[in-house]
Amino acid sequence: MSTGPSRWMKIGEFLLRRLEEAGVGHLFGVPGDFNLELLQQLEDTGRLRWVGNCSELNASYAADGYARLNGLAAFTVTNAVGAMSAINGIAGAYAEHVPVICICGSIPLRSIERGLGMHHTMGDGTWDRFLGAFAQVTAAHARLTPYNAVTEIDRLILTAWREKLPVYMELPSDIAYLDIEVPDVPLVLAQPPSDPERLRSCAAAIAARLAAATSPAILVDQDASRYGAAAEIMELAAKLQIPVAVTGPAKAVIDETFPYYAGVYNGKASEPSTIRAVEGGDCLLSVAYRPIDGTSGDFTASLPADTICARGHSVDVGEDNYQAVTLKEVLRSVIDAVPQVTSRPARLPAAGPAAATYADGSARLTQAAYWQRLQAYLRPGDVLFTDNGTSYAIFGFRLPQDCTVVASVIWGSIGYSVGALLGTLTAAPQRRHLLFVGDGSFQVTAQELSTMLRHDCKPVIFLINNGGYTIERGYLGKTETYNDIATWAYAELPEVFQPDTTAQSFVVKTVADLEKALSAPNDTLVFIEAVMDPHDAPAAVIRSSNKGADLDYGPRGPQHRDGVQLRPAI
Ligand SMILES: Cc1ncc(C[n+]2csc(CCOP(=O)(O)OP(=O)(O)O)c2C)c(N)n1
Ligand SMILES: [Mg+2]
Repeated sequence: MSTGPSRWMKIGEFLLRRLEEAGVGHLFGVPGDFNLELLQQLEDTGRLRWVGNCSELNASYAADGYARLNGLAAFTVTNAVGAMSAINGIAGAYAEHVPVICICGSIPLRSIERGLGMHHTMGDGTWDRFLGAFAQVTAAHARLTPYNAVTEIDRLILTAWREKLPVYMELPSDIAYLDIEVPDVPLVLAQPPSDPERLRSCAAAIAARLAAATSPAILVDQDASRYGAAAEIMELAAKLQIPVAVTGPAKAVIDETFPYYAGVYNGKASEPSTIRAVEGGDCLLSVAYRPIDGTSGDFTASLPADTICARGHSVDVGEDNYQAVTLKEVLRSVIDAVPQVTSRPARLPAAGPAAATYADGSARLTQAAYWQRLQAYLRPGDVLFTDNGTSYAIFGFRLPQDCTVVASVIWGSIGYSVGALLGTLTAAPQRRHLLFVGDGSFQVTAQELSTMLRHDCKPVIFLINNGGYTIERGYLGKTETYNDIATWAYAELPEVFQPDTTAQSFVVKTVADLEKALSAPNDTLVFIEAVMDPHDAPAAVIRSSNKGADLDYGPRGPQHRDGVQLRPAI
């Protein structure tokens, strides 16, 4: 126990208090007998607002979406049955670097100490298996006890926030109401300050390289957003007058109207001007670039030798590795150390896509017309979601100012977007939220639409009904039934989920239908089901699927047979 002032509090109430102090205003999850006591404490104390989900998988996605906009999130599940449903979302939060706290109301300490077989376990008196499973997909995990609760609660919350990774906490159901002595001082979320000498030499080394180069550039990956460093990156780029490209996972982290914005980098699959900026310069500052297939153009990326790598808590410059330096402080010191450059004024940003013109509004809606029209629908400040599928087309959007893109490019679990949408709607209800999702992805987590209606959320949902998994048809099975799905009456779901709903639904089959739907006022939830051909897809998506098949199946795979792959129209 620390020596400062203290008071007595129940363990569950202390946990809720710490979450609130850490800026978490809502708790997602699904009740069960092992966490009901914590939910009662939430009700009784009025700390945190409860947002119940249809499933623990959805709860994990909702928490992930909430954390992306709020900086931290928490959700609660019950022992094993809830936790194991949520583990996909927690692993995804790990891959995507999202600080989510999974609180598992677990079997009582009494049962653990006596080896009693309990429901929601393997029935064999064991109790560590699920803790062990979560150890594989979190930055930290612990089972709370009355004697470790004070230190472990703070450790887990701080670890999640500092490392931008999920953590797992078991709260045995018989300890939430026990009184323990807890500190009076609030929990403060802060990164540990950098080692002063390391910070100075690191910033000096980076500044020297950037100043000596003739055509430096910056490549930004998603940690720039997680560590809140976008403003510093733009300030540095403006001071040095150098281009800044982003990876797909970092789409919109750098304002796309910023004069030095250089596009989305994805190896040789990028625009030529983006490739020139990133690969053609003589000094590249990478902010936590993670090369995977989807950020390296299937490993065709070729970054300049000696690329500087700045991460959340460490930096590589040439042979030197700097520890105990934090990203924002490094960037701030580099900004202060470099001279203002005036010799490389930004070129005017490229003109946006041409305004859509449609000869015939009654023609069947195509993917090309759809995405072209939707580009014009975007507004500054929008939160855009995409799931895996042809809706990846949003990566080709030219975004207005202050937009946020929420996607799971690395983990890529279909259905993520629907659950995560509930989370961002909860975190930022004042913003407009647009979901771009395919029918296949939607079917995985569709029930969470009912939670959005229940809480009077007002997203605009753009669902492509193309009878199945079109993006997969570009890998294999262009016409196979394994890529088909059941046909739902998607646009009727708002009414099914909320019989007296005021939500507006549209089924659009032509450009004219789409125009009409887009003019609907957004004072309620708007659901737009666009019916399109299963073999219609944006060329970039098809090309990437075709390439993916070669990587996945190798030269002896089935993908080269005639007619087994959806291919781009030539
Ligand atoms: C949990 C999970 N299961 C399976 C997949 C494989 N997968 C990736 S995209 C996709 C199909 C998506 O289809 P849809 O949402 O309808 O998008 P479309 O390409 O048809 O627009 C599938 C099944 C996955 N990514 N995640
Ligand atoms: Mg589909």
